[in-house]
Amino acid sequence: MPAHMTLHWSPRSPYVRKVVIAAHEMGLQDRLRTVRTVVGGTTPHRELMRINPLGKIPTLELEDGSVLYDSPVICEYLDTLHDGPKLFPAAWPARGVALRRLALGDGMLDAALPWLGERFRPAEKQSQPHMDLWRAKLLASVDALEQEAEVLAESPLTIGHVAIGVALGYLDFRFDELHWRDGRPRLAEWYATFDQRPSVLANPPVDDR
Ligand SMILES: N[C@@H](CCC(=O)N[C@@H](CS)C(=O)NCC(=O)O)C(=O)O
Repeated sequence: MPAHMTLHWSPRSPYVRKVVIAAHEMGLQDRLRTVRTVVGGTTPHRELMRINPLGKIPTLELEDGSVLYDSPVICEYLDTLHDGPKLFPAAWPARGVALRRLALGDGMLDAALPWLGERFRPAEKQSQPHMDLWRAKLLASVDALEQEAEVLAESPLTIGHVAIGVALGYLDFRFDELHWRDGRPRLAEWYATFDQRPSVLANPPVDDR
């Protein structure tokens, strides 16, 4: 009986969603025991910080007591635990392409999350220049992805596809007003297919509290 791992988890976190979708693609979803861990805001999560000083999710506790973070590291570790098609290609240049796409998807989230946080601040404290910057980065990212969408559709699934799909899903979840599909038909088509994968359907983002 393979050992279980404990994933510090929230249904609202896109980085966590990437991990659980990747785990599902690898056939490892039943090996993850998820624990709801609430982070964010300005209150440090002291208990989580004992195992991850950054106090962030996802954080993965392994059976032997060791701990892994952040999400790319967790995904790469999980990819060593199965014999199916790998999400992290071993050889360059395919590995480089997958890692760059992973960086792009994660980088989109790194722009989207602070923007979301800014929107929760009182209007007079919000920084319009920062919000404009994050918007510009997200729009430049989807423009770049529109150019790459056909290649994305033709290539086997990698961690890069998962990261990009999760980032686009997060725009739908939190940033409807960006209308990212407008003028980007190839990317919209690729995403429509990605969004129907069983791993994606099984792990929707949920704003539960
Ligand atoms: N680079 C990290 C980012 C993780 C991250 O920022 N997670 C958010 C939740 S979506 C978090 O834990 N925020 C709490 C904090 O930053 O204090 C990863 O890929 O795992």
